[in-house]
Amino acid sequence: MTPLRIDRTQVIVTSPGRNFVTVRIDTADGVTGYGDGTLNGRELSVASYLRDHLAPLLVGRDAHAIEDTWQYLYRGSYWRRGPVTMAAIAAVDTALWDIKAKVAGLPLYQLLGGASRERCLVYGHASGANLPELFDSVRAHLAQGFRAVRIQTAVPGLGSVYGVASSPVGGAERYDYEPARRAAVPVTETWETRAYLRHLPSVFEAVRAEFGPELILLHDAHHRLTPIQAARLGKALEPYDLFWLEDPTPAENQDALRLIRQHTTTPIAIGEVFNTVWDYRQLIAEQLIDYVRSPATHAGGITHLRRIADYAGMYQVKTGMHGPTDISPIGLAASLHLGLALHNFGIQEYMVHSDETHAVFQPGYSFADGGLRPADEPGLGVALDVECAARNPYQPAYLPINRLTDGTVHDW
Ligand code: CS2
Ligand code: MG
Repeated sequence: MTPLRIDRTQVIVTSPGRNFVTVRIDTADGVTGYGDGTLNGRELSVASYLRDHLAPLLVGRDAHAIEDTWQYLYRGSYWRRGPVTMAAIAAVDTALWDIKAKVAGLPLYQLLGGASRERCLVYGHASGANLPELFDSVRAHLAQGFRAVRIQTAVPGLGSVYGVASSPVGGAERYDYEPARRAAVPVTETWETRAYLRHLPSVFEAVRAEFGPELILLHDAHHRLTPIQAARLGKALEPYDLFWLEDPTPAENQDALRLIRQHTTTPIAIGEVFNTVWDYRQLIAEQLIDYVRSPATHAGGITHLRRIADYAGMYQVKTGMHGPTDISPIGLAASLHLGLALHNFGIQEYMVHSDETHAVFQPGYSFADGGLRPADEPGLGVALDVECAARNPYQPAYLPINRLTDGTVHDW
């Protein structure tokens, strides 16, 4: 087969409401592919990795040789794994899959085994500073057609905490929460676990009483609990039948999940900060989790995320790919194409990008009946307006730092 020579690789850093890192690969035959390498708060590190170290290696390579390119970039750097490396490789990998599908004249999922379902079930982000606001937010998501919602609330006595939208949530078109604040240094948030543990079960009791047993409910503990605190929360939430409790405890300590499993049957989702299959090995092999969270953007692209999903599938662990607004529409589309094809797809996070973001990235995926379906056009099905991207230059923005009430730094 005639090679499809890579002619040019561009790294586009743009900030339509928030920062994104996009790779554009053009072949000598004029086929263009896009990939997402956004890493919230560390975008310039990924951009430099791509621009200074990977782009020069790609010129003249065969764009069709996706596996060889993945192995060349992963093993060739010597220094393996890690969020920056794997986001950079992901951006190149996704762009090459986009090109291959465009040349084949097929939507990408057709190259990954074809559709295993009509659409990918998604969950939206419902939140509120108090129960009335939270209920309004849930109703707004139900009115938009969501069948699954993540529930995040303020904690009495604490100020701004993770996951509570800043805009008026009642009837809002979208969940308006961008944790990475545009500033030269991160803002500080305050946390107190005992207040959170006292409060949260009553919130889910109220949500179940208001919306009934059918609605799919999820919650993100965002890495903040000790193992025994996470075990206690999982047990306390069992009566409310959560689809999953996410990131209950920092998962570098994978033995911690053994303790949690001994105390609760609430399903566990972990992995949005993981970036290779090796990060999951113990958690999957010991059945310590129920969902893997990595998206294509942070786990080496479609090539490697598929390996993670297939390993998970051997243990009846399903996917729950990360889909916040700091994954671009290109990254979301990549996850959707793979998710549509996978047998062990579980659920896709869908935070809904802003109009500003959609001025730069025009996705072809469609939302209906509580799910997303990728575009049926050749490739990923996302267009990028490079002129509009250029009109939105990078602005420093960082995720908050979390401190306990005594001032000790804590997981955010
Ligand atoms: C969160 C993310 O969506 C989630 O599950 O954990 O929004 C996370 O806070 C951001 O991606 C951080 O940039
Ligand atoms: Mg999360």
